Amino acid sequence: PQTIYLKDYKPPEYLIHDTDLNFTLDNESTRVVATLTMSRNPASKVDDSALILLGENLTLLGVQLNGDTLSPDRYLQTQESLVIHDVPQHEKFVVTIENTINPKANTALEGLYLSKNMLCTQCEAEGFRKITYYLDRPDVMSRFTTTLVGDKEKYPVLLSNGNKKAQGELPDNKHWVTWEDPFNKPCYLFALVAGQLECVRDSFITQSGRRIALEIFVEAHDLDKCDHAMQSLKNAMRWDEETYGLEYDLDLYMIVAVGHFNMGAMENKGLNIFNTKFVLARPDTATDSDYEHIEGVIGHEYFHNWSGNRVTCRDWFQLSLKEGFTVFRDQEFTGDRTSKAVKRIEDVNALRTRQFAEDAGPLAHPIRPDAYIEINNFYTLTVYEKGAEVVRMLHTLLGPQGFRKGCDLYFQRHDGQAVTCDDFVNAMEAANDVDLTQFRRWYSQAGTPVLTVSEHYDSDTQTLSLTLKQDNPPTPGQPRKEPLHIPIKTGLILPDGNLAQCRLQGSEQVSHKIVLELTEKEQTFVFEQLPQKPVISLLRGFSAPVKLKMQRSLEELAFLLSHDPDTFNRWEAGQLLAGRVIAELVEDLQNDRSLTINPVLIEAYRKIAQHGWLDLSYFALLLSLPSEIYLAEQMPIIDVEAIHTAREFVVCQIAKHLEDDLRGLYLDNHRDESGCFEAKAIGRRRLKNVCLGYLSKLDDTEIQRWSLKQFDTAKNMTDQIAALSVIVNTPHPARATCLDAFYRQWRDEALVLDKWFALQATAIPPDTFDAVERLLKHPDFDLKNPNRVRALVGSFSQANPLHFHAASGKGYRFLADRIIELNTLNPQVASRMVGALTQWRRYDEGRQALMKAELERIMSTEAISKDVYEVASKSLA
Ligand code: BAL
Ligand code: ZN
Repeated sequence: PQTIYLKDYKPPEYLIHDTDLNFTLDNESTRVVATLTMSRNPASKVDDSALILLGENLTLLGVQLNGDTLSPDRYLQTQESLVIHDVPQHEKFVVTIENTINPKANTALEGLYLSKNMLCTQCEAEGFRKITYYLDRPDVMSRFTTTLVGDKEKYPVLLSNGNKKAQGELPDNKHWVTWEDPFNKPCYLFALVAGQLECVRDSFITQSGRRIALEIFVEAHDLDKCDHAMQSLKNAMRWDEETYGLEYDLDLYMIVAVGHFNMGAMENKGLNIFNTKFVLARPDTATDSDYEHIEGVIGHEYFHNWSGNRVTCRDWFQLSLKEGFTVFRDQEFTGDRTSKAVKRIEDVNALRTRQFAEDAGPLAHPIRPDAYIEINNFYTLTVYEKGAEVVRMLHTLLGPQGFRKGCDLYFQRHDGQAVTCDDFVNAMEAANDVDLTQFRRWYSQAGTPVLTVSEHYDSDTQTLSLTLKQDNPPTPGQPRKEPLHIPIKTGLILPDGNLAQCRLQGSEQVSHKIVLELTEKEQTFVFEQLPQKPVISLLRGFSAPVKLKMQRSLEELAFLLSHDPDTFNRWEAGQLLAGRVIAELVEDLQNDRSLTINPVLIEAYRKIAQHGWLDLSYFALLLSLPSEIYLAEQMPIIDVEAIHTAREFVVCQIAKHLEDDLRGLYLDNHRDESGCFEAKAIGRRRLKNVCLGYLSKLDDTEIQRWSLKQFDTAKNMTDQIAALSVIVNTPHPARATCLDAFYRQWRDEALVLDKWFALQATAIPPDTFDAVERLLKHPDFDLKNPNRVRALVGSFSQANPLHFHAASGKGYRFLADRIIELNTLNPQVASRMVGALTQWRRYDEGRQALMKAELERIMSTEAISKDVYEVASKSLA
């Protein structure tokens, strides 16, 4: 397969001014007529070239140039293109292409495909070329007019981008609709939906007083699960006006929920297509986290209307321009809507467990990659989540107002254009009159920087010297790195818990909070006028995506856990404390020593449990131990069994020592507030379920009764699934009965059934692997449905380290078999599943050999897709 390089970027040789599409819809043979008004691109340096349109899996019926049918010697059709010779070089011309496609055969879910009985599209990144021959690249922007013709019974609803312009009836029980999108757009933002859908309607009045019609389309039986999505959309629209001054531009905003979808959702102009997972919610079917994610994803896709659609990417190497920025925007939105403290911790947790691993592994790449084989492989945690951290650092360095000025200038300069990450940083620089030359390295350097910190307090001079050293580890293709510009939010905490004034030598700034700007490889910052030695709170709010190495005693961590006013660092102190204790226990296990719990941890957790917290969701996070996956990230060679045993030991010890507190918290917070999504009610559910999780380890029949009762009587999914999880992960006598009851209750709700599959795939008991193999043969398992594959195969391989990494290698073999099957059905989903094998160098020699052998077996797959080939081959390199 061919590698595409950023350095080879050239402007398009031709432009498409108008794109007129006519679809005659049929599940197995849809006819497409594309009429493209084109001209040469004056910005192209190439003279007199043939017109190369891209297309895949298309049956070509005919080509016309300016209305004349071309004989086959005037064009050349290849596997991936249509080359038309002798097109006019000095005036506009019209190319008309007629072809057919088979949506039903399209199991890759890219281009036009069938999801149950609904026709829908996914064009980002390069799916449009599976619909018709086109200049399928984001810097070719065109005005789209789309006419859909179809059977009235099969496709009563016919949707595309923009505003509905006309509609009518046709003989043979057919009808048609024409949609016109007044905004130029690249073809990756094209969308079409046709099928038997019901609609929930509402409206939104913009800040300038325009009424926007809002429509959510779902299957009939899901009509009662749209309220939250609609409210989320209105919240997002208001938030973007208030926070960024950005208003919606069309008269209509539509969202369609589909059951078969490779991604979470897609921001097609005016017609978002969503995975049902991020639309449908009813208190009894969706958890509090589901509700939060739905609002976040609805916000994310809505915010793309500006950061992505009005201003789009020049090429796919610039993906983080729209994704990193939009993730930052959705994170802030959710933080404002829920709890800023909790949202930041959740995001950092995801970053540090998954993205840090990616950045340290064989597939590490900068947020703006410089080469790819298959662009779908670069919709990564690095491009999205680290990309958002880079935008967050700009926000920190420039301050909220400076950042907003930069955004305003960016949208003003580039509205209607396809631009680069550099254009974004240029706007930030110009609006704030700063030099971000060094900061730009974040876009081109991969890998997570390691910050080593040392401190020295001098009581004679009353100064505290802080020396920070940054190491930027080599990554594939990047052996040497330059120092980065790293903002480090800092506070100094006095023994009484108050923040000291930071007086930095050489600076006039005096404040309780300060942003240190590390730009050198090593730099010393001196704080003055400190009569007492403070405790340093560094990297507050996790102000940069780095690994911090700092010597801290357990007592110092316990002090920060009690006193740090920065909610992130306070939680972080508890995680570090627990992580240290668990790491020591892992060593004990590896050296056959008996386990004893460190009392510092128990006392620290007792203090948390007995403190009066206002934000109960935050309280629940403070009480939670670091995950096995996070703990594994901290070990040079991962010992899955020891991590599991040590962590379980700590869980049991906390349960035993804090039993009275945990029981009290459970009982105080267990009430029926189903349907109430106020922060307090959500917090109570989170807190009580964390307590139930601890108590369930006590092997106490009364606690078993509590969990069974909670499972049987819950009227909300948060409580029901939390109780089921506790029952499934302990030797509860009702385990099999509850799993069966849950299945029978929810067998017609696909998204809830996904939870049932996922819960069993991530279970701890020793029979888990057998259960996973059985579930693979379950009548409700479907390898063609990405959500179901992610629920069973994804959860098992990515969220069940204990069983997936079984020393026998059966977990690896299971996964490789599924990847080989998926390779032909859905290469995008297949390549995502390879992820679990890419980290093989982090395990012991035995496991390394087994994982490598499976990667090699995957590499020998007949007709291996570009997607799978790229991830597997780079993992082995
Ligand atoms: N653009 C692909 C889906 C998303 O990030 O919104
Ligand atoms: Zn996005």
